[in-house]
This record gives sequence, C-alpha cells and structure tokens, in this order.
Amino acid sequence: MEELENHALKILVVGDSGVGKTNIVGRFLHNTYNPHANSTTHAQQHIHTLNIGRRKVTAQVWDTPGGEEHMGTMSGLYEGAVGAMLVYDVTSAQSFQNITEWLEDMKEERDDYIVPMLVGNKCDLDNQRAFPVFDAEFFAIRNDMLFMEISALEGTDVDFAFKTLLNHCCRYSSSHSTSTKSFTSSSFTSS
Ligand SMILES: Nc1nc2c(ncn2[C@@H]2O[C@H](COP(=O)(O)OP(=O)(O)O)[C@@H](O)[C@H]2O)c(=O)[nH]1
Ligand SMILES: [Mg+2]
Repeated sequence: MEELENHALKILVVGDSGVGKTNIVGRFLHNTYNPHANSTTHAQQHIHTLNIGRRKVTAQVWDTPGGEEHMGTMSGLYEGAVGAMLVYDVTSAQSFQNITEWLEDMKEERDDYIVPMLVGNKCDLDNQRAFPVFDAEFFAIRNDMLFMEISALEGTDVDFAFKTLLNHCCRYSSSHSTSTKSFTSSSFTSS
C-alpha cells in the first residue's frame, strides 16, 4: 500500500474521432463539457490526482486524436501505460467495429499487459442506439476487457469508469510492482 502512494498511472483514451474522448477527459478532469471542442490533432497529457479507496493516485490521462489517419501512428504513446479506455459511440456501429483495430493496435504496441476498458459513450442518446448493448458486453467478455457505458454530456458514470479502470491498474501494478517503477509522479513536468 505504502509503496503505491506516489505512483502515477498512465491511462490512454483512444477510439475514433468524434466518439467523445476529449469531452470524457474534460468531464473527468474539470467536470466540464464543450460540444464545440476543436478536434484533437495531437495527443495531450493531463495530470489528475485523486483518492481511490485509501490510495492517493496520480493519473496521467492521455487524450489522443482518433480517425484512421491516426491509427497506427500512436507509436510510442503506449509506452509506460498501465490502462487504456477504448471508446466507441453507442450511436455509431462503425466506431464500435473499429474497436477491434484499436485493440490490435494496442497489442502491437505493447507486449506486456495493459488493463483494457471498453467504453460506450453517449448513452444519453438511448433512442439512437445503433446496436444492442449486449454486443458490446459480449465483445468485452470475449476480449477480457472491463466494460462501461457512460455519457460525457450528462456526466453519467465518467468518474466511475476512470476510478474503476485506475483501481484495476493499481491492483495489477501492485502485483507486478516493477511495471510501475518508471512513472513516479516526480517524473512529470505538468499538472
Ligand atoms: N450526446 C452526446 N454527445 C457527445 C457526448 N460526448 C461527446 N459528444 C459530442 O460528440 C462530438 C465529439 O466530441 P469530442 O469530445 O470532440 O470527440 P473526440 O473526437 O473523440 O475527442 C461533440 O460534438 C460532442 O459534443 C455525449 O456523452 N453525449
Ligand atoms: Mg478529441
């Protein structure tokens, strides 16, 4: 427990352009939502400190660009990551189908384990669902991923999703303690 207190956990938020990654991160960090946010052109890191149970955790959250033009160009971004949110939009079947590629991309980038969480965003648009939630649940089970539906717009379960992912990362890191050694909070330059 003691050993984990000053550790930072690097989390990547990936998925197609337009699924809501930037707003998910904004909701988690500042409880804000911006429907007119500019599209993300390069990966941006944000540092956020929070308590998870009795642990003080520093999350290094990376908002990334989406879109096919960026798939496969995430080279190096997964370095040091302990968790990843793979985000689709519940109203877009295409964004869900592309999760397979985001997952492959992640596995190609890293040989060792990263805790993966499948995240269906925009669950406020329940009447515009492009496919049943069961399809996503099934995909998550088959691929050994955590799964959650959230809404950045309404704030539904955004915090809970990050905390759940970080909690799993803490648990995994504490049982593989060497994997956290290179990202102590002292190695960060921004906050
Ligand atoms: N209805 C709804 N729209 C959302 C939600 N999250 C994001 N959006 C909208 O989806 C669009 C893309 O959001 P953005 O965060 O820029 O997506 P990104 O390209 O993945 O970073 C914007 O117009 C947002 O207003 C959500 O939870 N519900
Ligand atoms: Mg963005």
